Amino acid sequence: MSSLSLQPLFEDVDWQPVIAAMHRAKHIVLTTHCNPDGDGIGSQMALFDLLSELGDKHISMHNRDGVPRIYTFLKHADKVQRGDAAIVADKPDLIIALDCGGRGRLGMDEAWFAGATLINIDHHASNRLFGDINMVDARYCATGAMIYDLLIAMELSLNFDRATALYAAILTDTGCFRLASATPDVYRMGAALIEAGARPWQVSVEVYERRSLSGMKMMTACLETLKIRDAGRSAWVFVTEQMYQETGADVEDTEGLIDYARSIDGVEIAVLIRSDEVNFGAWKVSFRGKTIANVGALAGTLGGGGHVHAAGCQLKGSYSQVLTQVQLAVSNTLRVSASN
Ligand SMILES: [Mn+2]
Repeated sequence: MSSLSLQPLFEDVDWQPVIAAMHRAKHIVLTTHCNPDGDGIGSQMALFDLLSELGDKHISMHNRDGVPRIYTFLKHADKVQRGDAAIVADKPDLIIALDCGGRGRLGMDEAWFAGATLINIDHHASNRLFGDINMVDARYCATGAMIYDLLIAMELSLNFDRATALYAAILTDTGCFRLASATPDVYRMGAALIEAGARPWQVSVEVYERRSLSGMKMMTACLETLKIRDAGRSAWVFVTEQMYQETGADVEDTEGLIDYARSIDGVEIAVLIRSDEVNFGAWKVSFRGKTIANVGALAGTLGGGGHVHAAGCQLKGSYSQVLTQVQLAVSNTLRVSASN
């Protein structure tokens, strides 16, 4: 489908600095945040496909944590290298970070960035503007939607692989087109992606209906830990080291578990606390807000960040210290939201 018939989500965004930097570069590396999600990976695969069309460049991809199993069906997913200290024979002159709120969230060795221009394309309001060129716009529902607008600005076309990757990005970041970010324009973009070949049911089955049995056991174990606090307005679930061992599940299998906690009637904030699989003695805390609470701001008070309805932070300390700290912050947020 020709880009001439496609409508950008936001006409006032100037993509020229990004396009000029991409045209100048000889070796471009695309990357996304640790524990990547559908938006990070979908944006990465679509942009890789776009840039490959330019023909005169070496394009590669590197993620600290590779590609989660559920996104390996996307074209080019097998080309992503993983690890925190990338060994690249010829250094990239341009690194493009996708869907990543802070440089540290890329999880890469500092040496990796030396000598390269860094472009930061992201839609998190809490983005730390860590790039040499920052394309950060929280009006977008997903970074994938930004890549869609970039494609139009580059006057390139959609094809099956790009449409499928962008559809996966937008599907996952809008909570299956259910979140407030799923505006009429976002639905129209979804329609354009389907017209260009994306198959909604195929993507949905790949992403949501290929759970492993060990992942299902993890779900049961995790939901067993459910606790309700704040007079029914917060719901808490936990994933411990022991649960990983007993179920054989891994961190990818914990994806989406927090949404079950949020789905309880009356719950405004859901919290998932799990041990950090990389830093021993550290904890990863995820937040989901339903209507009134701003969990992005909540995570911000704990040194993290994210969106109004989905955010997270990392904390160090004993389990009980972390729990007390988070409980206090959640109760405060609920108190503030209730009085607004
Ligand atoms: Mn995103």
